[in-house]
Amino acid sequence: MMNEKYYVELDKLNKLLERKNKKTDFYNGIYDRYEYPVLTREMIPLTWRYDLNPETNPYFIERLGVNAVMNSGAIYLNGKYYLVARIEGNDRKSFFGVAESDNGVDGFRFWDYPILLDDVCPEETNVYDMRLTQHEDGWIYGVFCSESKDTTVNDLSAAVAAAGIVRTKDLKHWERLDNLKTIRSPQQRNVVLHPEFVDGKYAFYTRPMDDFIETGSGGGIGFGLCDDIEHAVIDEEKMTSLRKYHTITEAKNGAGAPPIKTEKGWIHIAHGVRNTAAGLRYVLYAFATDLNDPSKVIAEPSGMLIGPRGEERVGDVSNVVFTNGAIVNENNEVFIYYASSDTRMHVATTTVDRLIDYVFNTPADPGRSVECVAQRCDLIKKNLEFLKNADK
Ligand code: M1P
Repeated sequence: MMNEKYYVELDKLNKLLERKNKKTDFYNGIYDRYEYPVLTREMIPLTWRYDLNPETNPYFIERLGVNAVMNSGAIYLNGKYYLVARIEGNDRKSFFGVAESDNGVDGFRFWDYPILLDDVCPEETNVYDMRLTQHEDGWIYGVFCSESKDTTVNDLSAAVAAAGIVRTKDLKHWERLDNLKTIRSPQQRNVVLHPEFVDGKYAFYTRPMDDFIETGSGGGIGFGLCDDIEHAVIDEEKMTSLRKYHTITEAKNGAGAPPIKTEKGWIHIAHGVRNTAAGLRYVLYAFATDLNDPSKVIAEPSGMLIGPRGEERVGDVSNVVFTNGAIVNENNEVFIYYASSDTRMHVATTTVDRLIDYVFNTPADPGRSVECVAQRCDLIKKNLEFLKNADK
């Protein structure tokens, strides 16, 4: 006999999974926000958390709890929307699970089992934040952070971040390849594989770091090429989108979703980090790079695209929004998947045309208050003249 609590919890779970998501009345013309998160810890299957057998679990106690569902890779395959979510157990270790939806905004259900990666890296303690790239070589690649203890220093918390690489054709069977080596950068996080070959090579967006938390001399989002994806080595990293003083990227930035190819350029949705008295604040921003040279920034609108709002502001690491996945479907609708405060997953929707307009026609950050006011006054002046003429 099942414990009656099982049915109570199953009913709660099914209600969450069947809940329809709605656009909120938030408006900026760039994207829509949604009322409910698309994935939360409450949406994790009961079979992942409870021992359902009353003989071994008479009190129906949660045996393996889940703390958060966040930073998810995203891919669109055969008309379905897939998230490869970062699931963080109560034990702080993260792992990946595939959740599938028919419409991309609600009904995301996890497959029966999470992804069990090949145990080829004995020193690896934690894995997280997988970016999924449908590459023109025919494979789907997952690039994620592979974290190990730093044994070279006498500090219990010291860690080393590297980029792990896996590949699959079906999201079910995953082949682990060598971790990416970047000759000039001791640590790497937020590494993204570009979907096309560049000069006949595999191309990665990197994030050079001197340290596990601080990017130090790392000047922003890097870009490097490698010949062999199975044993990927990058000798030279050049810079793409830079960290800049007194902007949303001052403390650090990092590539997010693999770039979206448009007729005007590759559109990137990345994260920028600034420091505040309340700690680091993470927002999303967008920029475009050249179709023929995806390392060359050709447009970078001023400021943030998405910032943490309302309940998004609160969680395990508050005041954070973070993306590592976006989907474009056959109607050129764009689904930007983002996590809030390292706790839950949301979606914002837009279209390729709107994103192009936003990225290429939004003014760039002039860098100083006085110039920003002048920029705004110019807009106001044009608007007042327009309104005067419109009244006639
Ligand atoms: O806690 C916020 C984010 O911090 C890291 O991002 P970054 O390397 O840019 O600082 C990541 O660990 C990410 O998982 C996390 O959401």
